[in-house]
Amino acid sequence: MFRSPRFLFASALAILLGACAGTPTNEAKKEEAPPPATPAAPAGDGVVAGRILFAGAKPVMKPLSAMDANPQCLTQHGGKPPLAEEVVVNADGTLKNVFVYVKAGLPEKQWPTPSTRVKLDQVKCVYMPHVLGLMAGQELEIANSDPVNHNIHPIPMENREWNESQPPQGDAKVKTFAKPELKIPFKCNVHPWMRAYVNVVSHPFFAVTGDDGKFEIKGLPPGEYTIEAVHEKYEAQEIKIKVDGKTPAPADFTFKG
Ligand SMILES: [Cu+2]
Repeated sequence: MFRSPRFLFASALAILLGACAGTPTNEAKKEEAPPPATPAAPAGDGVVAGRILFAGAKPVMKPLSAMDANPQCLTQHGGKPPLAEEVVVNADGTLKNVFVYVKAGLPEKQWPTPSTRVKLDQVKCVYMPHVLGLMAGQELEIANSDPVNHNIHPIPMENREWNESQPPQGDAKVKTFAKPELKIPFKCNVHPWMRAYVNVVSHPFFAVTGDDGKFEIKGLPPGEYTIEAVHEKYEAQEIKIKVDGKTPAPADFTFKG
């Protein structure tokens, strides 16, 4: 095939430029490589595990009857308002929605903030979950899965108060809390029965009990700790435990009704 002198010149120039550009190209490739994994730096192998037990008469939670006045929400519950979640005693006699965290004993340091988002949703005009925990600076993603407008309104004492509406199935809001603070009430200015409690701590060592009342806090350096269990209604309780990094340190709590 005939090639013009102009083509040959262009080809030679391209090769020359390619050779000159070789080094930067390689460097660029290096930069594109994923950065080395930086796991959330487990500080140790220590584990605290326990259950939150409930003793005494099981309180009977009342229906959120204020919902009766709001057909949009009520129809989502088949015309019958759901029960309040102030005290939720599980079928096995344990207590749900207890925030458990390391109150004292951790080394003084800046713990890495988890890159995972904690999620709060509004489903059938109720906050889900009712209680959650996150670290100061960790992102809280708030969704509205409902076909109705909500107005999220956390009322903290230490952190900044805000108050924002969120349209039906609107874009998620991403928020952070700068300072540790327990039991920040989340209200909704549209629906007065809506309530969630957000617990913010300065480290990643916390858990919230679910339907089995159990909790587990992992990654602790060996040491002596004060573990606190915080419930929306009852007075907080503390236990002192020793973590050795070999066997989980038991920490059971009993709340009395
Ligand atoms: Cu609402």
